[in-house]
Amino acid sequence: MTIDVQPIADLGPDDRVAFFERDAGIEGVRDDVSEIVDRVQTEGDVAVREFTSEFDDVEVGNLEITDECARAYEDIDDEIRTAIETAAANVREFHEAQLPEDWQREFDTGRELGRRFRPLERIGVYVPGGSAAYPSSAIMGVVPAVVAGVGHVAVVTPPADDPNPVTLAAIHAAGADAVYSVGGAQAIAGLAYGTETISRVQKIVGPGNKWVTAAKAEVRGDVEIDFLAGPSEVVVVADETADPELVAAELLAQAEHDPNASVVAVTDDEATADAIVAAVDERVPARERADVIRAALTNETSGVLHARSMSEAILFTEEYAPEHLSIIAEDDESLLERIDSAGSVFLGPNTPVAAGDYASGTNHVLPTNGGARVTGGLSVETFLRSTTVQRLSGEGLAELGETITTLADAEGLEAHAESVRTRLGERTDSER
Ligand code: HSO
Ligand code: ZN
Repeated sequence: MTIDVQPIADLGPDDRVAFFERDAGIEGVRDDVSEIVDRVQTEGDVAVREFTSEFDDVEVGNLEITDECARAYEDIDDEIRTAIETAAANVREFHEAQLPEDWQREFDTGRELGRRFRPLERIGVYVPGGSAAYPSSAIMGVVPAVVAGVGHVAVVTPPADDPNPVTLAAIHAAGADAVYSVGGAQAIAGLAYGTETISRVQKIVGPGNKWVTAAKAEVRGDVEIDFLAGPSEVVVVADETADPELVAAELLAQAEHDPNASVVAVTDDEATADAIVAAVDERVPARERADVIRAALTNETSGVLHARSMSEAILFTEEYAPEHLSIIAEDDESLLERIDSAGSVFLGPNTPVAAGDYASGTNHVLPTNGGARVTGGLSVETFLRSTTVQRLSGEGLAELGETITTLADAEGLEAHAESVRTRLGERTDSER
């Protein structure tokens, strides 16, 4: 058996720590990453090429592969090009719906306040390669930046002797302005500090392995980042109406991402819990990535949990704050009302997480390791900054004058108070 049923009531303190204090597992590589970042910062392209040869075992020709991506897009099978375009169009549409409008209005007579939103100028998107290729992540990182109006979107993606043409085509379709054949910590350092070839960006987004994540942690402060994303996670909340086969299919789907993925089913029905375990056991051997799936299922952060009630199931998932939450239960909308901490929620039996992973339009770059307690996934706002604006009339200032000068005097900042009194025609002490 790859997974077993545990009553939530029996979880001990160690189990709870495992479930609720997941982390990106980057501690072990921090020192190495720090050295890579330093060397790229001081030596530029030379260091990038050296690390690429060392870690990816590839001698890159041109670091920039923007034109290759355009060519890959032209050459790709029609079927794949159509799928990329459909997914990108849905992601574009959903993110266009998020674009905030500038506004300015009068709150009290003569006190007008507003907010304006402007895109960042230069963005870097990391598109992972590795054991599975991630053309979908190119769409999820680049399209919202383009929708926000970012002027220059650079993509980095690990090199390979035969690079995945679907990934290159998707990067082009998503609308990247420049693409570089570099991965790992060296790619993040290149984007953060710039090299002869790669120009530096203001913010870096996108998921990667632990080297990439550790590098994002290292450069944070010198450049903005989205968040530190770890391996994929899903919690499926199911009641006795849920088809255990569908629950099992959801667990296996996210489990195939990474041996360290966390996949959990929570149900208030004991028979359903047993049936989920049976369905998982039956389905695993047939999967192409059965080894990765088995490893993920046996993590201490994975399991099938039996709750005493749906309330207990909801309390569990709230504490867990999963990247993906699937709810397959009667009255899913009222359960949703009780959810505050989840990256993305999938309601009902016809809504696999894979829909959001690829094509429904929501973003799949989401906070893991409990990050959903404090933040959401990539969105148009990730690529915007906001500016506040105000205008007071004479009357508006007169109305506020006393409040401002009282607080300014209390802070001992007399010149602040004076800047108000001068306008109101009040004499200051020094002029008396
Ligand atoms: N589920 C992943 C995204 C993804 N799935 C890409 C398939 N391809 C985010 O955790
Ligand atoms: Zn996925």
